[in-house]
Amino acid sequence: MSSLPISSPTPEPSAAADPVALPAHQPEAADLAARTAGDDLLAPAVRLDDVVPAPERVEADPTASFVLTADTTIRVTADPGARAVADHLAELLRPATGFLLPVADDTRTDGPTGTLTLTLAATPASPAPATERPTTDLGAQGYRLDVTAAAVRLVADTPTGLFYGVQTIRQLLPAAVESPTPVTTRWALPGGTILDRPRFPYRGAMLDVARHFFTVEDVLRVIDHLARYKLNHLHLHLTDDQGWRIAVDSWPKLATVGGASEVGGGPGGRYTKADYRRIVSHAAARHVTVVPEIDLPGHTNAALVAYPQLAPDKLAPPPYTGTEVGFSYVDPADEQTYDFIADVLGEVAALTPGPWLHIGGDEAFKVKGAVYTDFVERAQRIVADTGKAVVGWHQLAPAAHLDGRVLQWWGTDADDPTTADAVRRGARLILSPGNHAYLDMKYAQDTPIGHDWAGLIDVRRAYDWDPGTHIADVPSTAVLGVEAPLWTESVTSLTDIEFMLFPRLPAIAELGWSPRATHDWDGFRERLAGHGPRWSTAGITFHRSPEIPWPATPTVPRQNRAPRNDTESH
Ligand code: TNX
Repeated sequence: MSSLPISSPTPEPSAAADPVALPAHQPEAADLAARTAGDDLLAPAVRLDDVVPAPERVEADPTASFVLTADTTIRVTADPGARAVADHLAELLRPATGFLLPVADDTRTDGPTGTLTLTLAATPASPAPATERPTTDLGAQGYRLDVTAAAVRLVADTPTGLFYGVQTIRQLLPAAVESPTPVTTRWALPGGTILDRPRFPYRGAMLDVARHFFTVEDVLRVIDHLARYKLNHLHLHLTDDQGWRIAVDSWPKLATVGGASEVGGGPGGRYTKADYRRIVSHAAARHVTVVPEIDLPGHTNAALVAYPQLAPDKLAPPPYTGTEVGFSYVDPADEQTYDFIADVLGEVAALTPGPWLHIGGDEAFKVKGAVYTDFVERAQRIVADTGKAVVGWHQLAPAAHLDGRVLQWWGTDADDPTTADAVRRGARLILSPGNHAYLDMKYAQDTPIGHDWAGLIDVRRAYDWDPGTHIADVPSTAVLGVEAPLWTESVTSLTDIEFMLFPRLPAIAELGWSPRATHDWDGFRERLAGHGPRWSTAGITFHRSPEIPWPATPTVPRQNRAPRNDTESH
């Protein structure tokens, strides 16, 4: 599958005294009383090749396993980014294990007791002191994980690679690791080596916060869900006919007036700049880049309610709470419109550390032909002036190419000569095929929420396509990655969001991450099945797809379950 070196790049364990040994935290007696150790016997052991998304290369050693105990310590290369990942690992493991898991900056990789070591390797380009560190061929997002009876050793060239290795470690522990309260079990990780790195650099999900508004807390939890499956972009659809959700100082009524509505007539809502910064920084700590979308020139009714001078007839429309599309647009013939766009995109760019600004461009049915392409070309240049790269829905394809331009393809007919032509002119693609990757499509006819215009999408349909070959006459080298959009016309709560995300989001994540050679529906459904108990334990709502052989018995003691369970909420 790969020519990656399998010999250990990490030094052998040192026999030096452990300077960080701390008294182990003992779980409370009350917690212990609530446990039924026998239930753990029902839990199937996790195998090294159970990870989702499937790693590039797995070499199991069935004779070895590492057991996390109250004496386990975490060691990490002295580097702020690596240290943050080690702290994150400790925070993930402490609630369920009840162990202290002290973290120490220490370039020596092992102590005398069981350790989890996170080593930041030297990148070939890095300067002098790094010569003490091992090097890998794992790239900016890859990692190598070695599990032996003595230690768990994780090595990567970047903190991002370490972060993904941590997500793998989490999945290799029993499902009880997702428990918010301490559980007694044998915290074993299966032995062997994993070498892993992503197939595509861009792996994302989109949340439409415009049709229904979702709180900052909801968005942070969605980011956590992305991070579990090694997705690295959250596209926020911040504006639409039904609501404008981001504060803009130069046009304040966009958020205060334009944000005060949503589908169905609810109160809507908006993010202050501080809210948005919180989202961005929570995402950054999980190695997720936020991609903000300001949808133009259509999907703009909420902006027109706030500022009628942007409307072609200069009249304020009523707030819109329905679910039709394509009726609204900002006036492409008025210079004020371009001032508005420059102000808004300038402020959003200044708030956004990531390289992308998404300008929508979809379903502008009333802005046609040259008027539309002229508008888009101007908007693209405004994005470039902010220093960001432009992303837009694939309706942007006919407009002139601009350096770094990315089109997000949401079609259902993979024979799309207009998009293929834009690719020949230099565009790269994010693939979100409506009939495979749209998380707002119903799973089955009787799914109580969602659409069906692109068909019904259960897990197999979400999984069985190849981003590298999907669009006719587009080479895989032009594919930046994949994204699963969740439109929220009928999605009104965090429970609804999770129900539509799980279990399809991991399927899309695997398409974005795993080498094509690992693609195998039968294997995937078996691996995915083991995640049901994880979601249940973490209190994540999911669709019990009949396509997946979910385990029948609970694998953690009931008393330790989080309040929500995995029964469908609809
Ligand atoms: C199409 S996909 C839209 C959205 C709707 C969605 C519903 C795209 C770029 N535009 O405005 O919410 O369908 O599935």
